[in-house]
Amino acid sequence: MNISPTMVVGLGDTGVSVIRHLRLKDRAVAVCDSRLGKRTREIPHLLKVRRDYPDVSVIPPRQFARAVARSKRVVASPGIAIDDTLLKFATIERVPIVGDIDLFMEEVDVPVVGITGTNGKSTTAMLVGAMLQDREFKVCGNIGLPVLDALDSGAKGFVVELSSFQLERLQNARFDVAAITNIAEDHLDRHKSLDEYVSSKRRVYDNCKFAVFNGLDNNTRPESATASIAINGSSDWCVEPDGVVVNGSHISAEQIALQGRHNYFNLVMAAAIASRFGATDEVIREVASTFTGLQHRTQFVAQVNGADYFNDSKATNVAASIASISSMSADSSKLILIAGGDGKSVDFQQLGATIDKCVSHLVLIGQDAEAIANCTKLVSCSFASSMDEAVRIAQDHASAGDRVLLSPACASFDMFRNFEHRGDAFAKAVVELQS
Ligand code: UMA
Ligand code: ADP
Repeated sequence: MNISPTMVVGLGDTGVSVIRHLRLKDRAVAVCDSRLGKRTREIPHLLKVRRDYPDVSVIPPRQFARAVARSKRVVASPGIAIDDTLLKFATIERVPIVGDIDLFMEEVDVPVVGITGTNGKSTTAMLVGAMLQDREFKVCGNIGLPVLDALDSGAKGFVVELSSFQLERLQNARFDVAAITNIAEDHLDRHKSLDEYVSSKRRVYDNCKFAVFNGLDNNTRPESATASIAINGSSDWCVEPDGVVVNGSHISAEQIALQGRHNYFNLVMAAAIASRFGATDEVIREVASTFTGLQHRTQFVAQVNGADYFNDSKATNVAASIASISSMSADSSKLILIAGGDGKSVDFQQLGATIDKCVSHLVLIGQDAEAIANCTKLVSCSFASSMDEAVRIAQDHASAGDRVLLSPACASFDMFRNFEHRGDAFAKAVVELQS
């Protein structure tokens, strides 16, 4: 075995996928996680790695500086910030730092699509996957399947959802098609500034063969020399008041299963990407009429006493909630919004303005409830200490024909395990209203 190991940092899903990949190639591997010691119990896969990979040395953080100096390179998990103490040691020792996407890029020999953006990544990636299903493309990445676990699936192409955390450390991007849906303020508790966040996202375009971007969002525009399509920047690929135009051909709202104009955008972007790989207009229309969306994304839950309840728990930032609130509000009915959670240090002013315009009653939960309340002029506002209470208050304000929307504009970790747990708690509370 090579004496100079690859140092994996992080024992989450990515870390384990990297270890598996490298051990299959018989490479020497060591692993460290900053939680070893004081927070060992929080580490998801420590026992699995100790059991399944006895040859992999588990390095305590206090021994990391010495161990990393002997390493060939570091593969850092996305959840660990580039300025984390462990990675600083690697930088001091001039040991190169890459991420799992680099390892994937080194191996992959079929077409790869990279999709990033603040919002709409997962929906767009899944739409592309559906449009390219008969061409055997596989969706992976930040959506929940580490790229290295997808690599030996036999897929004839990959659709990779990429977070800013993954792009921040990507050294050798070379996507066949790279796309950015939109860029808005998010993750400012992790990235030092909005500029730094935007720069991370834009790395997806490095060396790409073709770009698809948002014609109404300059931050998503690739360098002018890059061959590209701008969604909403040309009459052949755009969202219209009564549907969408895809490759110059109109698809009416009645033929689209997804809810909300933001999802219409995702549909056009996905079609522009999929058509680069030969998806026909017929397949695109078929997907448009059958793809109803992903769980926890502006998803219809139930009707209670004539009011419709929607779960948009995946709206973990202000821009996502603004898109969803705007698409849910209608002149003919009232909108009752449940929002709040961990705001990740962002500014809620724009959210407040949208709430004032579109929402009739606001129910606030979580650690940043007060901060959101301070940004609205809405007099009709309540505070709840649990999701059950929030849903009961929402019901008190909803009449037949109204809509109740959970769209928190915040991360969930102050009250829930993750956004799925929060969305499930909402759906359960709604179902209980019926009994
Ligand atoms: N951590 C430490 N010390 C370490 C390593 C990690 O404390 O040494 C902590 C991180 O701060 C984080 C947690 O452990 O809170 C998980 O980090 P990780 O990098 O081990 O996470 P993975 O389990 O590998 O999952 C990651 C993505 N998670 C993050 O980027 C936080 C998953 O996206 C992704 O599905 C998976 O890789 C496969 O690619 C999740 C996510 O929340 C869904 N992404 C963020 C988002 O979408 O907003 C970016
Ligand atoms: P991501 O993977 O980027 O988080 P998702 O497709 O999971 O994106 O959608 C997350 C949330 O973002 C949705 O619940 C919705 O509130 C909002 N959203 C989805 N698509 C868009 C879009 N194109 N523009 C703005 N907001 C969007």
